[in-house]
Amino acid sequence: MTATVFILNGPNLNLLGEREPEIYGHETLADIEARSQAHAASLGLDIDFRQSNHEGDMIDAIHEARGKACALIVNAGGLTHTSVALHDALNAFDGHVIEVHLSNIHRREAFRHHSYVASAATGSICGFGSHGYVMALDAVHNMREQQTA
Ligand code: CA2
Repeated sequence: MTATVFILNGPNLNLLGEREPEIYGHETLADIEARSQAHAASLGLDIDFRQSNHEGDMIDAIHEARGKACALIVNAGGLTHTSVALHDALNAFDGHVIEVHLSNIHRREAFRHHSYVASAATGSICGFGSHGYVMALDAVHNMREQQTA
């Protein structure tokens, strides 16, 4: 099986580091990509790290991952709380799906408490800032180790 992990980031995550550092931290998405890249390499994984502000592009990327990626790490941004279409696309992906959020969505506004991604994911990580991406890569690595054991 391929060892490529698609890491998909949704709307507004390109603004990280510019505003609301008290919620999302000071790192930019490029910083998170570099950190993810370094950690993935240490685990023997390749990553394809993307961001889009468009729901259809996110869905196309999930379709593209079929046959190309062993797992998906998804921070769908605000689409998390609205998109049945994203949920359906994730359900059509055969590998593991790890949902990541920088903030703890359950401690925030009520409209962020429901996730359409969670019910299509193997598991969810939220509230640990950019370290959540590292944790998600560790989870993918551990599940692959268990599968080959
Ligand atoms: O905590 C997360 O990672 C979120 O997925 C971030 C989303 C939010 O809608 C989710 O509820 C939780 C927001 C994306 C980032 O939005 C920014 C807006 C302004 C400045 C910086 C980031």
